[in-house]
Formats: sequence, C-alpha cells, structure tokens
Amino acid sequence: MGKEKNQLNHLAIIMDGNGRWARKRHKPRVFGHKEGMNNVERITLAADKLGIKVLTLYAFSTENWARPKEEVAYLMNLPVKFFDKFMPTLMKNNVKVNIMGYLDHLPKATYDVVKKAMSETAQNTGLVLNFAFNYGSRKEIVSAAQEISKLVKEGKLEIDQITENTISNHLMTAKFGEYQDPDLLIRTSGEQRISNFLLWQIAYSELAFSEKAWPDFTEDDLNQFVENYQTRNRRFGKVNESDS
Ligand code: V0D
Repeated sequence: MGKEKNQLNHLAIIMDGNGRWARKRHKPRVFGHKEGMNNVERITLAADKLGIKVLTLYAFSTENWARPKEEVAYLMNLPVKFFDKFMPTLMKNNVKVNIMGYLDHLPKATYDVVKKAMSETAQNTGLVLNFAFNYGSRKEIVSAAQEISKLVKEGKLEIDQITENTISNHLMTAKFGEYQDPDLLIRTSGEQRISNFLLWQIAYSELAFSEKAWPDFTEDDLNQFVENYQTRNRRFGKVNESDS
C-alpha cells in the first residue's frame, strides 16, 4: 500500500513557557507574554503558508485567574495589544478570528475587542485563527451536557438519540465542521500534559512536544513538527492496512 501524507487541517498549540523564558533572561514574566504574543503572529502566518485550515491556540485557561493580579491584568490586555498591532496583517492575509471560551466575565475592554475582531474578520475565508481564551475543556463538556439535557427535558430529543455526534455538536468547536477535531496538538516548553484543553476533541489527535519555550518556537520548528506528523501512521483506533 502506498503511504499517503496526512493532511493537516486543524493544528492546536499549547503556548507554554513564556514566564520561564523571561525569568531566564532576568526579565519580568510579562516580558515573556509580550514576546509570546509577537510569536503568535509569526506562527499564524507560517501555519497559513502550510495550508492549515484551523489554528487553535491555548492562551488562557479558566485556572489562570489564580495568578498575581497585575499579571492577570496584563494578560487581559493582550488581546487589545494583539489586535492593535496585527489586525491589518490578519485582514491582508484573509484570516478569520474566532474566540472560544467563556467571555461573559471578561473586562469590558477585552470583551469589546475580541467581539470586534470576530465581526471585522467574519467575512474572511482563509485560515481560522481560533483563540482558546478563558477556556476549560471540562467546563465545555458540562455546558454541552446541560444543553443536551435541556433538549431532552423539552421533548426535543430522546435519550437514546444522544450519540458521540450529539456531544461534538454541542462543543465550542462544532462550528468548524469537518475540522472540529485537531489533527495534531503541540505543546511547547517541555511539559507533557493536556491541562484541560480540548479533552473530547483530541481523542485521536497526534501529540507532539517541544522542549523550546513558546517565544523561541520558530517557523522552522513548526515545519519540522508538521513534516513529522505527515509521515505518522494514523489509525483512528482501527487496524492499519499494512498490518492486516
Ligand atoms: C501570553 C503566549 C495573544 C501565551 C502568547 C490573556 C502567554 C501570548 C492573545 C490573544 C497571550 C487572545 C485572544 C485574542 C487575541 C489575542 C493572548 C493571552 C495570552 C491570554 F482574541 N497572545 N496572548 N491571550 N500570551
């Protein structure tokens, strides 16, 4: 059987190691966050070049609220900084912005800027840049369970009609259709854990880990991970053709 390259449609990245990167340089943690933010632009453009359809970036989890107040304030202002700086480039490259997460209790300036970015880029048809922002996967699954229960209670759905697709369709990734599950998940900075990110959606994703901190993770690094992914043997739980 010929080996076909795996198509990489949805790439997810946990952008870890920004604070440590700064500390190593005797700088405040927020210096790392800023450099990490600049790297979001570089990697977005690199992903676009590779023909990736959806790039999901894990920027802030629901647990990160426990950090020092000044750091949380700085983080909450990063979307404002990000769009100030990069919106023209995003528009020029036909990038569509999506924010996936619990947006209700964000500071107003943050809420306004992310809503504005989504509406300004809503007609773009290129790469989808999807920020997981104030996102938690277990919470997302709980919300799905609540929505589905409501449908059952209202008599709009029978219990035995609930399938894997029912769950998938009530997650925040549902809008990406055939691309809703990541093909590849990369975590930077050496930690090898998922940290409550896309638990349902990564059931069959390939996982990859980089030792580099996020600010140091380059287009070349990305290209190497993607090349490695393309030669992996994906089975989705089935027996491989060449093994059978
Ligand atoms: C900090 C590395 C862009 C991770 C990247 C508040 C650590 C830089 C955004 C962003 C963060 C989020 C939403 C949006 C537009 C941009 C961002 C956070 C942290 C969490 F609509 N970078 N970035 N958000 N860092």
